[in-house]
Amino acid sequence: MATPQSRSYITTPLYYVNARPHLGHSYTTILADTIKRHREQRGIQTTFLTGTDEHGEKIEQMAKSQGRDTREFVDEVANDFRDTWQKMGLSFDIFYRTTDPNHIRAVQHALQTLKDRGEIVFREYEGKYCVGCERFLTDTEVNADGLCPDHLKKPENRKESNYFFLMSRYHQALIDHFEKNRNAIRPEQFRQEMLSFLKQPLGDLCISRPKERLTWGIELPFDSNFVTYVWFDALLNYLVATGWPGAQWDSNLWATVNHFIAKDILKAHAIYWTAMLMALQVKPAQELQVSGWWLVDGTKMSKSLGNVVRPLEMEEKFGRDTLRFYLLREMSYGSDSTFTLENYVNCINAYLANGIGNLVSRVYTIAKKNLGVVDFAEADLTDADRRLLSLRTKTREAWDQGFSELKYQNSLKSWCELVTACDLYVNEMKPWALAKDPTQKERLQVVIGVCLRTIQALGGIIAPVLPNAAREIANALHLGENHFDQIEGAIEDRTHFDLRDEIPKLFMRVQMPQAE
Ligand code: ME8
Repeated sequence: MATPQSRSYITTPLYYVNARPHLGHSYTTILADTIKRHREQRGIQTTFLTGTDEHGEKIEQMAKSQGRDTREFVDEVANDFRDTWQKMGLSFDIFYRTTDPNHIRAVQHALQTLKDRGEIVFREYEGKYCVGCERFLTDTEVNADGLCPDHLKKPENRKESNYFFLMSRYHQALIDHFEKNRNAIRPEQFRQEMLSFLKQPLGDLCISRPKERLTWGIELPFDSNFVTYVWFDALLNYLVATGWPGAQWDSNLWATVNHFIAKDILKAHAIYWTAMLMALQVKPAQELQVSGWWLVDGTKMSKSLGNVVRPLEMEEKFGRDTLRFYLLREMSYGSDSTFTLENYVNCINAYLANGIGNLVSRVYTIAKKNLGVVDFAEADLTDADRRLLSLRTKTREAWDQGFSELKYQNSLKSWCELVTACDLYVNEMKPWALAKDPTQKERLQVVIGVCLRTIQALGGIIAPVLPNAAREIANALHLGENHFDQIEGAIEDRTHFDLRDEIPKLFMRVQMPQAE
């Protein structure tokens, strides 16, 4: 029998420090945080890496354009990313920076190893270079106007001598790898996209930049006139963070790695990174999970296009956990989604304030006022009570199915349906009327008990997405604040509940901000 996986390793991209954290970065980081919480609830110890990508032309240009010292500039923005994720309560274990001396040593080791094995050669190259992408684009990649389709800028023509990683040698191995490992890239459409990309000839990868053009990078160990191409440098982070190439390398943890990215950097991860790992004789990543983009006004949110939404400001204005819920509920994973403030506000009001928030406060108010302690006998449950209770297991199953199929939206929808089912149950059972009738005291205990069991399940199931609200629910039910750290804490057949004094206020209704 296969042993269940007890450890896992998940990563976000290392974000460029030429922009402050925005909603697009938050989506991937929030998703990785949610996956970590979800796995840990199921006993899988999960190491979560995020961090910043700090070398390259874009960064150097940005620092220069602001008249700043490059190192001081990258320190400041890297701290901004780390602080933002910390303030949002994201549970990363490793905050990785590519300017860290250990990273620099490991990148130089990788370069020297590949050079010694004859995987790196020196040659002249001419092509179209997009500074935004930090790579040469092929003729088929530019749009009809000759622009980079992501940055809407004309790539520069560049001709120079550089070092190349002989990526083309791995062409067939890449095809075999992605054909054989159906989960290597998910959702499936992106695996197909890479397989069709691999139907064209595969070039070699330019991995150096001459120092006349760029100094802000890792010097090649075999030629001090060049620095390392930023992608070659940055991608290695994922591996180096597990201890590679040292004696302490945790290869078992590495073997579990799942990279969370958006589609803009699929090629770098699927093609460059996989080929680099093959050349280094390290097992390729177990899985790439690829999302679409968050769009604002029909285009990808990005600093260069100036249409950014700041995650911390959103949470400060609209309440903790609200952004997590909205982003995961709204995006159909793998497709693009459009962010609008109006949808965000509607989502908070419909599902959080009027949904779970209202349900908890409604049930709790009646329970506190009339009971304080809830006690009932299992034997007194009616069919209608059992029907609602049985939905808890169904919701948990649908929730887990959504996670395993990367259909997070479905998980959240099924959870919202349980909130609605419990609300309808309250409407039908009318506990406020039972409270007025002295002959219905026992029935009132049962009805409130059924609601509290359901609320407990709702809290335990949603905990990876709404960790703060889940903690409040656990506290309100006197379960102990870590009760939902294990998923088994969600569905229990308690016949006794102690209630804390205050009525939990989980989510407030919010208003659309007035246009300024
Ligand atoms: O590409 N919608 O860094 P980056 C969804 N440094 N996700 C978005 C997004 C949007 N509008 N905008 C950004 C780099 N993201 C490299 C990565 S990894 C070794 C090096 C998220 O700052 C998404 O995860 O441009 C995307 O892939 C990533 O940020 C790009 O971040």
